[in-house]
Amino acid sequence: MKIGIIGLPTVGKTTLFNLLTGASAETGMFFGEDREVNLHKAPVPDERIDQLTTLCNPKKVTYAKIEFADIPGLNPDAGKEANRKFLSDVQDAEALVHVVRAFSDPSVPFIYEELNPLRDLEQIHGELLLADMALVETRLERIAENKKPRPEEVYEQSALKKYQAALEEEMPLSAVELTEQEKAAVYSLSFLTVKPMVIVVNCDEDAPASGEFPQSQKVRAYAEAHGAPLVVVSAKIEAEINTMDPDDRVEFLQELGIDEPGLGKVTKAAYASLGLISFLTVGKDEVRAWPIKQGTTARKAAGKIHSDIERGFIRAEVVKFTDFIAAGSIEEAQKQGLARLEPADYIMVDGDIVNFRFNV
Ligand SMILES: Nc1nc2c(ncn2[C@@H]2O[C@H](COP(=O)(O)OP(=O)(O)OP(=O)(O)O)[C@@H](O)[C@H]2O)c(=O)[nH]1
Ligand SMILES: [Mg+2]
Repeated sequence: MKIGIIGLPTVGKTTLFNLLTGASAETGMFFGEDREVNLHKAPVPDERIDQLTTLCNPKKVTYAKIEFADIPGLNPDAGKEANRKFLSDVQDAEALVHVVRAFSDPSVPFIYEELNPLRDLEQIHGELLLADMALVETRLERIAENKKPRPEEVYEQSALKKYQAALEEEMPLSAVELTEQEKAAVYSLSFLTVKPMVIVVNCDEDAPASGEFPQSQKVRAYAEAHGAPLVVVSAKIEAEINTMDPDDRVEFLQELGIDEPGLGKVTKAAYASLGLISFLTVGKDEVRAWPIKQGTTARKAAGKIHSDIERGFIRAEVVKFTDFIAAGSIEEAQKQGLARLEPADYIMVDGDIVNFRFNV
């Protein structure tokens, strides 16, 4: 599962990608040609893991991770080939982080004179809408040629008509409600605006505290209308935070008047947009967060750790995170009756602390 970072050129995508993942991909290429997608994984910040680590002092701490793909900026004037490459890179991603520029550094060239993140959002999103519209039309024509459409094609056609209506209103396909049969009929088609999107506004240094940036009201309204979480960051501030040791960070954030680094918010929003939650395991050796899709059963979750545990599953011993912290240890939680034994079809809850019982 990859999260594609998209946007116009020189908005700070690669800078943010490096900060998120610890990669060192080249930045400031200024509209260079023939560039490839950068791939790297980022840890998902998790305060629960931090608290458990303080409490249990394990040898190893493992955060959940998600992979980011830093996609070269789309220059609207770059021509068909670049556009096609861009769209195919977007297709490879399961969710999108759309970065727009709201920092005003004149030493960093930009394709426009004026900063206008709303225009930039609409421009890139417009390309995705166009690609989806082209696919809708191709499919509809193909079905129309068919004198006797199969039942799936009838469902596909009704889904496509709903899609067409949304696209004409410049709304993303993620906002369209389909029946189960319609969903199944278009499932394998590679639409782009069905992908969940997080909007990241890369701002000047004062913006994260004030929440104000050029066009901020309109951009917020756009995000809301599109069901996209919005995160305001300053890549400059994030870069500074990254070089500090943890104690200084807290103070620095307080001085700036912000509660947590923007990067963490980006990763968390991207993680949630993929429909992922975490279950936790706690031991002397390791405290760890395991990513699973929302709705995953205990047996399937066990399989994330090892296929043997899934196969030989007996019960999942589950303690709520808050109960665990209050009790202070698994033994104490058990004594207080806070540990439940759940069956294979139990639906896992975000933050469950789990110990799987199994035999092989
Ligand atoms: N002043 C300032 N400069 C920034 C900020 N974010 C990025 N930059 C600079 O902007 C330039 C372009 O940043 P990149 O991260 O390479 O931009 P990009 O979006 O990856 O650009 P393309 O790969 O060409 O699409 C670099 O020189 C960065 O140092 C910021 O928040 N403030
Ligand atoms: Mg770049």
